[in-house]
Amino acid sequence: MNIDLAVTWTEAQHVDLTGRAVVVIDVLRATSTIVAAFHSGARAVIPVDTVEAARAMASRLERGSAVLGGEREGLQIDGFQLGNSPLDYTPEAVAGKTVILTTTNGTRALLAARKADHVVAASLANVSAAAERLHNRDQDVTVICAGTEGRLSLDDLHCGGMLISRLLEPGVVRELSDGARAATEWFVSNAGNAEHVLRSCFHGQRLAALGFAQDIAFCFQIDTTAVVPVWNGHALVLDEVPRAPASAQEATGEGADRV
Ligand code: 3SL
Ligand code: MG
Repeated sequence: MNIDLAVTWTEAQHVDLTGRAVVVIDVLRATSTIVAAFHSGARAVIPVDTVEAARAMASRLERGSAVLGGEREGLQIDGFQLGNSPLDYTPEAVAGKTVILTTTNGTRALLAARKADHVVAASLANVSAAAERLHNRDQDVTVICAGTEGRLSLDDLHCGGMLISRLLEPGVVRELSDGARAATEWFVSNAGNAEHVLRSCFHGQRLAALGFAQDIAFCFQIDTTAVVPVWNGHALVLDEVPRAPASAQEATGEGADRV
């Protein structure tokens, strides 16, 4: 198994993902939110590039079947039911529903990963379950860290390194790229310090200043769920079987349009 890691979603756009398994990580906060949504019973999450495309997609879906979620500059978007706080994604808000999600970096990282053979979303909340899934596939892996404003984000690097460290077994040869090595060595040097990493990194400080300290406290908890969202060609779901519910069959537009 060869393991690579891109430190931003823009870097990932220049990487050949053909035939690889990809794990997308945006700990603060998009993939933490996505994992929370599935843990609360969401049916599907559709990552969308723009606010306009998200609104258009929602208007084509059956009323009540979908919720609009996301942020710009960290804040809930006008007219959207949910922001990008994982704490918003309760069973009352999302159980049985399709979440149409647009965020600054995380959903773009997911869209950049679509050409891969297999795509999963991970955060600290499901890192071991995601690693186990990748381990069982025994396929070359690319970790795509979302990054922040086109730059490396330590929350993502920490989670990426933790995930890679769970794929490293004694006696099994894994070939690590420089990015994968850097993340793993960062993680080993900072093992047990997820709270400090998330609170002290650039984006963690920015979220705290915006009043989202409770989100950070949620996002640094490790292995709180075994859900592993998987891209089925149209949406993130909890299985790989493509499905097209009546409510979403007519949806078209940017990003995925069927679940
Ligand atoms: O960049 C993203 O996708 C977001 O997760 C950023 S924020 O934490 O909601 O500000
Ligand atoms: Mg982020």
